[in-house]
Amino acid sequence: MTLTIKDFAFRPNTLSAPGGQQSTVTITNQDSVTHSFTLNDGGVSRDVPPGQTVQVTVPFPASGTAGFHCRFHATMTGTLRAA
Ligand SMILES: [Cu+2]
Repeated sequence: MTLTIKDFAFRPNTLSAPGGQQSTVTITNQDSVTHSFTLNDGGVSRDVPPGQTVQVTVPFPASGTAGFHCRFHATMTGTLRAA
């Protein structure tokens, strides 16, 4: 699945996958500053330089939801949802 960072926001800001699955998320940063994809539980944190694309293996929660954010910008948040 793909995730775009643009104008200091994750688009989309909710990602869904089967519960407990590890999914590869391709993240492109279209802004001119470095952002990060960081799980709230700290299990994954990957910086994404401006204009770059990275791939991250993301463990989805067994059930319910889990949060992620950008470690540089507290207003940037998103949700992982067990489908
Ligand atoms: Cu950011």
